[in-house]
Amino acid sequence: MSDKAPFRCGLVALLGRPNAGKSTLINQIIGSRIAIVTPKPQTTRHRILGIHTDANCQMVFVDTPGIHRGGNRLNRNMVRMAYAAATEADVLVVLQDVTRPLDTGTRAMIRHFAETESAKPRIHVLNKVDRIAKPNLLPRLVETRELDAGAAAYIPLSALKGTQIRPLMDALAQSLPEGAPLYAEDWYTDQSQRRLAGEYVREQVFLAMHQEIPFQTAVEIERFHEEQGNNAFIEIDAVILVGSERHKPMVLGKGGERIKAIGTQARLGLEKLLGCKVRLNLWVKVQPGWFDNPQRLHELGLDA
Ligand SMILES: Nc1nc2c(ncn2[C@@H]2O[C@H](COP(=O)(O)OP(=O)(O)OP(=O)(O)O)[C@@H](O)[C@H]2O)c(=O)[nH]1
Ligand SMILES: [Mg+2]
Repeated sequence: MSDKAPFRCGLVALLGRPNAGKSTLINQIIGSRIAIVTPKPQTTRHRILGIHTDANCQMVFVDTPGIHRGGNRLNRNMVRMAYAAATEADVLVVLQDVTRPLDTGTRAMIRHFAETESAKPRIHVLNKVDRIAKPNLLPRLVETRELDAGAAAYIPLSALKGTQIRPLMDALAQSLPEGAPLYAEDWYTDQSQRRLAGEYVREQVFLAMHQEIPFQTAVEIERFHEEQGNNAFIEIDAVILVGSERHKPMVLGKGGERIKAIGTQARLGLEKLLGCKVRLNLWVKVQPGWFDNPQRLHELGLDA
């Protein structure tokens, strides 16, 4: 009989309030921009798998939308997706942003997972440590431990800088159940190129627009065409869906300047991701209330 340690494999849900750094962390671990990241809350709208495989284990990370009090149907679906990911997961990674106070919402979330998922290993990540002084970290660790005394680990790290990721991976490797890999070892995400194209455009809309506009915007890919040959390129037609007539001129900008800038930035990101030239054609369409319309949410892949 071999005395080699058994292979471990499982689902790891990345959970936290909006803006905690969940998508930054999954990108850092996977080494590719599979999830969009912006300084605005509620950036992630659906579940995103990122798969990390090594000789001893396979960690199937699930990036989730931030847990918040939702107003419209889209918000409620997003939060439902996050809770569903926690229910399905083998291990929970609960992130908090240490640059912000441990507010009522974050406390309630930590207690909720400690109670409802008490049988599963939970790892608390104190993220953005690059932004605070070391002495301020200890009280935060103590507070987190008080809220969830039974957690498997409490790990301060910086998802952005990629520091202290190793202790997280070690704690995860110990927490995963034994089992055969779920995905082939060269797989690293479930996100199709088409879906990523829509997300990269939405990321630029989030970065360029303010107030309620980003939250009432979605992106739909109408055509994704791959041209083979010596001059290989990908041509993408994307529609930016806005929630109100008055948002349209704002997204277009004076003389179409803003949409042009959004398109350029998204195209550069996509060329880097896809490793070939990209032609990106953008349109803006008005569809009031799309974010409360169950059928539209289903068509956009945003139903829970
Ligand atoms: N300084 C610093 N900033 C970080 C770190 N991790 C994430 N950020 C920033 O925090 C912001 C939010 O990051 P995201 O990864 O989009 O956060 P999220 O938890 O996925 O947010 P939602 O998708 O809205 O739930 C971005 O501006 C990131 O660059 C970190 O370790 N240090
Ligand atoms: Mg996110």
